[in-house]
Amino acid sequence: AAPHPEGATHPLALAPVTPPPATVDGFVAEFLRTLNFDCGVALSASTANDRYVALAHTVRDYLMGRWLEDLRQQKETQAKSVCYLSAEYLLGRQLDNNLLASGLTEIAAEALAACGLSLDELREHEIEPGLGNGGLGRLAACFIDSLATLGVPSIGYGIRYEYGIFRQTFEDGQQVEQPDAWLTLGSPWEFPHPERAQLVSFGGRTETYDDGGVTRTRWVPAWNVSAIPCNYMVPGFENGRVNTLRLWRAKATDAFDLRIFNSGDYEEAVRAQTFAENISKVLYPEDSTPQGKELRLQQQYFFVAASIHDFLDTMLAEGYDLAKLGDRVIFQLNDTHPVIAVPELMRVLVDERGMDWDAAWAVTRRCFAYTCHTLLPEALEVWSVDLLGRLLPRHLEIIYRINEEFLAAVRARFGDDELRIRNMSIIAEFPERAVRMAYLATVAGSKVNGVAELHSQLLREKVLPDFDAFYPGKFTNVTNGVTPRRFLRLANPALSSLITEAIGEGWVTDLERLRELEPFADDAGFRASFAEVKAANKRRLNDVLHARDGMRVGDGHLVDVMVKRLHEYKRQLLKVLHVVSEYEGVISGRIPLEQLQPRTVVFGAKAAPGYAMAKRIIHLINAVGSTVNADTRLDGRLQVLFPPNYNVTLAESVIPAADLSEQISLAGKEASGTGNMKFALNGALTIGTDDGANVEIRELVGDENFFLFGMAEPEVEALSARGYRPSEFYQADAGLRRAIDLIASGSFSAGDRSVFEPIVSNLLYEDRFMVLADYASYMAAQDRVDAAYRDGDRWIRSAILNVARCGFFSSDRSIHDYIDRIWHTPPMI
Ligand code: H53
Repeated sequence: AAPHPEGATHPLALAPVTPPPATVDGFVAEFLRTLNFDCGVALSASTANDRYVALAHTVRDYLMGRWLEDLRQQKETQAKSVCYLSAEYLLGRQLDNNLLASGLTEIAAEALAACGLSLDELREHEIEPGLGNGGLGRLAACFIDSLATLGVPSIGYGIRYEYGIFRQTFEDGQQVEQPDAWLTLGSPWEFPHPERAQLVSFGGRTETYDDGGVTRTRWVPAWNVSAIPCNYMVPGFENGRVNTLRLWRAKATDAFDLRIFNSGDYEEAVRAQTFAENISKVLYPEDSTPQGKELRLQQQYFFVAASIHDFLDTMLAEGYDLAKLGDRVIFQLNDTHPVIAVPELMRVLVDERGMDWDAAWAVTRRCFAYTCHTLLPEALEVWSVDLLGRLLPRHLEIIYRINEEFLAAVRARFGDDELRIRNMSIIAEFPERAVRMAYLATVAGSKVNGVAELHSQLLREKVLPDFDAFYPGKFTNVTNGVTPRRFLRLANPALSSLITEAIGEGWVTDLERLRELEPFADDAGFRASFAEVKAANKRRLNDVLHARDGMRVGDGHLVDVMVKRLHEYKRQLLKVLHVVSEYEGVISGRIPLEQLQPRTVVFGAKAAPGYAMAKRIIHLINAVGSTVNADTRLDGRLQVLFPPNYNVTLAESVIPAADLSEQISLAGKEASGTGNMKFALNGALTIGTDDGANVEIRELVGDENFFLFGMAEPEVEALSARGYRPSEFYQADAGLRRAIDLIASGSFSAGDRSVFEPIVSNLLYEDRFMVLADYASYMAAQDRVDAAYRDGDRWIRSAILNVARCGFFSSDRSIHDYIDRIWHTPPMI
């Protein structure tokens, strides 16, 4: 740790940083101080934003002493640290989380009330940082929460995008994207440190030179940018620990624009600056379908290069022996996005620190581990050799050498099996020469993990079987988890209180204790309270949706929810076909209205702006919704709500209110899912396929408390192998025919048959994700749902058992698994 400045004698200068008193008076005083002195306004003249900012600063002040102490300790103890490298962190709002972690919620509420203000109003002022797309980014946010709560020495590294995931609006039922200007009113949780910038270089060429008789290579880059660290506090839950999330922001270097500026070209200088700063300007909105754009590779290298240098420069003790780096740090690669860190560490060790290649490779292989999050071939990132060589010429050379040595080892083991060699090469030859980032990560990583049991199994058997054979023991599983702080304790205070009344405190950090709720499923009084909590959460959702979008949740309705990114493999279309079938059944008189289980179906989904089919599906959902909702023949018994701009904040209202959780991806396509866990933990029953973590949820909650349907993965494979012809399913099933025909007839598009024709013909003639094959089974499962819901008591019992049996899905358990199976880091507390 840095010593005190020489000559410091005052006791305050030598003392640790102390927080303000944790009392109402203490909070009021600190709040007013920050309002007056940080924001520069009097309470009487303050705007809502001033008050929110002052409140955020006040909470920070309480956490500051611990934060500074933890930073000091991490350096002083030199304990092995986890550096979580992730291009996305879908954080959600910070205020409530940080109040909860620091145990200040009630004090803050009282203190604000004493100032004539309301915590409930101020929290609404926060714009959530949407620095992620979906599951992967939210997982990273849950993991840093658990790392802090478990006291694991760690830093989260990522990108401080100026624009996060776009804000979604609907115009005539179609998605329109608006920029997410989350920073316009400032960012009170952020601590930027321009003076601690790292320089990140790009382009240019490599050259060899003579270093006292040894020929060495160096990179002569063409341009560089400055990476400014912006730090965020990550407080553990009521444990006094505060970890760091460090997000990098790109800034033009002075040298860069001064040179041009001095040449008299002012416009060019400004352009250069804009160019450099573009790197952290915007999050790419594709979830799991990377487009191979140059700027994205710039983003990836930008943040991992800055992070590696930051760790080496600021966290290692003086004179640290880099040969032992693997004892000091593990860089966890969250998907392939940060994998360019592998050749970067090699470059630093070999070119900058003079280590010989073999020694550097031995270090590098200990320092990385790789998490794969997908099975979809289109989600596995590849970078064209052309582009990579242009942007990072030295890294491409390093990748070639890694590949050469790797393939030589493969040959030595398996002989000259050219097909195998071609399949395992880090360099793909078709359709163009390109670097397969997942292969690079697998070769370099000490471990490779999938994110649910089924996913890890398929990863080994189907995606990377040759690697599994070559590297016995390298592959492992860590089933995903979600933080119980945000998704149970904060999002569902009513259920949390009920749980605490029943089993006492402590479950928030030891979620397996929810098991103790099991006997309460047989307690009629508890069931009644549980039902009342669900009803209250539905009223709360109704209020939120009404204020936000003018929407209403039907009274006494089953709340049926499908919220997740819009992707064909997730099969929102299957849900639409269910709605259309019920609708068609009623208007054709086949289903008597009284037999229709009153339901409100809630969708939430963003589509990648360039994903035309996904956007058409959004249009269809909205079109079906407006037709169904307006049709008086249904007497309001079937409602479809599609609030725009589903995000973490909305999730926190939707999930606790749900009765039914739709997890209906084609088996073998959803790596894990994490929404599925959040719903089950909040007492929704799942209707789902045997896919991702659904498999584990069903095993834990029991078949009788889960609505399973559809083909399992081997059946999907078999059907594919036989040759899948969706039209055969259409011909064979009258109900399916009627639903598709109704869409095709233009009933949801004012008679215009062309609007949804691409969806209809895709379903009939391609249907890559086998919606039609699973339709009948899905409809039958929905009938079982209706029957079970009608037996209210049975349903509540199942819901309670879902909560009681899903403690396994805490991200604390996931982090424990990472520690045991991959990181081997000691907890600090
Ligand atoms: O990651 C989640 C999984 C989910 C998977 C998702 C994901 C992304 O959000 C983005 C890219 C990618 O390759 C995977 O689709 O199944 O739960 C967290 O592991």
